[in-house]
Amino acid sequence: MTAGVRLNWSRLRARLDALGRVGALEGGGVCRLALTPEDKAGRDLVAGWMRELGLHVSIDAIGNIIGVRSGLEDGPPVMTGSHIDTVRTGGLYDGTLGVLAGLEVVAALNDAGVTTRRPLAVGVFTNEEGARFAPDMMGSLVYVGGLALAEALATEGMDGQTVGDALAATGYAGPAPVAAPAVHAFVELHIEQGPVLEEQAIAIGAVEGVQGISWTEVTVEGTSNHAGTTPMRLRRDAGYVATATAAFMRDLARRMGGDQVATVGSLALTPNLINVVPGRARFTLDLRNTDEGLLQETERAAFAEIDRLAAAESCSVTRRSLARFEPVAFDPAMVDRVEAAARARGLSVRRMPSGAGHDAQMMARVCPTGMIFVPSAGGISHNVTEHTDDVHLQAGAAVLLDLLVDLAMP
Ligand code: HGY
Ligand code: MN
Ligand code: MN
Ligand code: MN
Repeated sequence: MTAGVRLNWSRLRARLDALGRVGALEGGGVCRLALTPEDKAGRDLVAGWMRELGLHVSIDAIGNIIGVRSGLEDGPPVMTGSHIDTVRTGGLYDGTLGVLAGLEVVAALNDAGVTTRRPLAVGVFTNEEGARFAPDMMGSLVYVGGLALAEALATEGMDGQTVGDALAATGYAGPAPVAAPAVHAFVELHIEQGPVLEEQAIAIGAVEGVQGISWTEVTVEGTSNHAGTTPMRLRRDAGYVATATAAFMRDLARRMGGDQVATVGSLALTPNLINVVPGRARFTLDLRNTDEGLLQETERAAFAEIDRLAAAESCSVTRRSLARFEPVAFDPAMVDRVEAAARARGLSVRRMPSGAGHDAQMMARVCPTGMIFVPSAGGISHNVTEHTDDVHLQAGAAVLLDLLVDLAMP
């Protein structure tokens, strides 16, 4: 426990609400797609808070914003952070909790006049969601050297703009080079985004790792035709191939059970008209599993079925991989630390995998990394009704404070 250093909950709550007003949607929720004007406005707000807190703020060439609080000694910082970009139907806490709780730890240390031995850093990583530009966790992946900067900048988004152009338009194409950073340890606080902690009435998740992620864009080419005059036997219905794939994948994932999940999240039909047989279907396939072997098995089954359906419908099909990350296990010593810090606060805690991708899975490539989960109401996330009770947000921030100070002090 960090005697003498007190988080100021109303300050953290006020910042969560202030950032939540950036890109706020009518009726609730937030939309700050990566590198849009809304994302830029959120970046401006958070970078301003970093400067107010006395952090040295650097912005790198993929737009990651890193605020550093000096320690008694120089050297690799203890780091926390997450993202502030959202999906189109985002909530208040996905990503932002990790960034703003990190800033609150800095503010609390400032209030107490405490200087840690090691520097403390808070990161805002670019394009964690991958909803506009794939892959997800793009900024942290470049940060750790897992994706070449040039390749990331050349990536074209779903709206045809490149990351490089969108980044330049926000003014956050920074001067700092991207290179495998020297970080002592990384801890990310994040909402669970799933049902487990709430169902089991547990306050803290000590995250053991992140499941494997496979994103594919599939394009099916058939023949547009008249919906009234074209006999079923003569159709080349691309829409049928796409929707039959979705049905197959749901059934397959359910039969596989365990952690297997499969999602056809986006589907575009051309010409998308009531009286025209779709000549083209473009859809995405999001497959995840904690087991790499099972994830590969699901990929093979999915691609074989898509090919079978397309052939039977005399359609052609092309596939493009948008993201592929193997499961990541966090440093067991860091998982132990999260668990111990929760217990030291008298909080219930359980070890668990993450169903969602996170920047922490990239940071785990360069330093000992841990994640703290707090419950999501109804297990809902990537939804404007995303909610976590204040008591859980406070508990997560307190565990983060203790962990960061423990890692930065000795
Ligand atoms: O897709 C994910 O799991 C993350 O939210 N980018
Ligand atoms: Mn997130
Ligand atoms: Mn997310
Ligand atoms: Mn994430």
